[in-house]
Amino acid sequence: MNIESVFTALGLSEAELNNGDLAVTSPVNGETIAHVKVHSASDVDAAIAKSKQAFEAWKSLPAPKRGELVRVLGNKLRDHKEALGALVSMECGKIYQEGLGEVQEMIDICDLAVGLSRQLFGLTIASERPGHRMTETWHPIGPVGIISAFNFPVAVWCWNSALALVCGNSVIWKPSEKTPLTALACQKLFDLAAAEVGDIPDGLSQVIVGHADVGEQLVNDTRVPVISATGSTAMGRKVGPAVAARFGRSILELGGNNAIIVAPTANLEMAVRAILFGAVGTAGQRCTTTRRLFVHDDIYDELVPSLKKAYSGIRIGDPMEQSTLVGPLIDKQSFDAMQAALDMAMVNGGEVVGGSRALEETYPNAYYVNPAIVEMPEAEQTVQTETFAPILYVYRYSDLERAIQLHNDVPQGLSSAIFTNDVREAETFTSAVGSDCGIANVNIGTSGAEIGGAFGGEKETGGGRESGSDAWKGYMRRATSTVNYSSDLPLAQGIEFNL
Ligand code: UN1
Repeated sequence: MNIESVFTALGLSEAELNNGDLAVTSPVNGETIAHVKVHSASDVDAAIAKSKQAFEAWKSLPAPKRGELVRVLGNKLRDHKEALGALVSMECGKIYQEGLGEVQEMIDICDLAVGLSRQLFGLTIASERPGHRMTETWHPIGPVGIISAFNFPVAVWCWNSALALVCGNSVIWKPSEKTPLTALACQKLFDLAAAEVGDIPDGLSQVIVGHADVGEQLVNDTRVPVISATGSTAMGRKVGPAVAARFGRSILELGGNNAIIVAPTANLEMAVRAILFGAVGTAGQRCTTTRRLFVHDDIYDELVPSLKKAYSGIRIGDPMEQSTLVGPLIDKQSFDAMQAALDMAMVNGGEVVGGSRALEETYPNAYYVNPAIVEMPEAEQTVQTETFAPILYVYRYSDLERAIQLHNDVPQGLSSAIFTNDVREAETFTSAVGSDCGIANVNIGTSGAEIGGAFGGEKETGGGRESGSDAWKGYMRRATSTVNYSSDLPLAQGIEFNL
């Protein structure tokens, strides 16, 4: 599959790919693959106005009918899975297998949303007054702004939009300026689905391309009641307060500092495989990437050498090559941040294996790296910052309670895992005194969550939840209605208020 055939399969024309000033560079080889149009402030304003109009029409369509659009979108994704997966790989550098996985995640959430479109349940609540009925109903809320990052350039849009659409909302998507092409491709597939279903309001789903100023405009616009933003904690620190200042609702999915604890009874072979996928998969550029590892003293000298051996067998290279496990970092900035983090680790007494640049001669303008393992000395605190690169900091522990304390003692709280066959340890880790993360796994790594569960985390991860479970409630407004079917007017709390 070459990039031209992928563009063609996804319906992206030469004219659309070369109609503007935003240069799109493939991290695979550093070459420019397109120049797309950046939206101006007035374009964004018009898009929001159109979105609001589309919402007004869409909100009164019965939810199961809205689900039909999402069902057809899921089918378009099935039909274009290989092409879209390949474009993901070429534009953001993740390996093709993971590109396909990302599209599968979109298909899965479409399926979930279709079912949900018949299950946007409210409650019936016992009223304290005779002849009264109290209910809770969920209603569409308005245009939903979606801001996504380069590392999951398409799935994050779909987690949000599949739910938002069945919930009766319109969506406006600001993708990362590093990955606009996959967004334009998704828009094409959405348009195909809309045309097939028919009578879909114009502007129900739109893409706005640009830099931070485009995102800011979306974030500050009162016509957009919900902003779902995925990215760094630094970005969330700006988005959260701005949305709150206008009493909007934000769903924030920010940085992680995810860890795995490997206990003495763990199946070490399983643990090594999970750590490998978690730490080096997507070249360490998932928000759920395993960044810290706590290994019990009793198994340290067995696990760590096996892990190093596994690392030495990792194939780094062209992400479209079937045997490749680790593709490039997104750009030079990312490479520099990784080197700075490794320098810092050494200053703090860490012993670094790997971490250097790879394939520089073949790809002088792309940034491939050897994933790094850093054995850290005993310390009062573990690494506090997220570096979006494949660096795994390894710590030794002897007491689980202390390991959990160090595990939690970071600003972020997204994903976590323990490998153990001791039920007391497993239950402790997932209990109130265990991991403080939004995701706490047992004998499974930190990354690669299924869409059925609510996805997101605590503390500086932002507190938002997307995807499964009851995350749909974040895209609706709740109305409590008390209906009096008696011929009396009793007041709540037994208050007497008579003339
Ligand atoms: C992200 O990196 O922004 O659990 C999301 C996972 C994926 C989602 C990652 N399902 O790793």
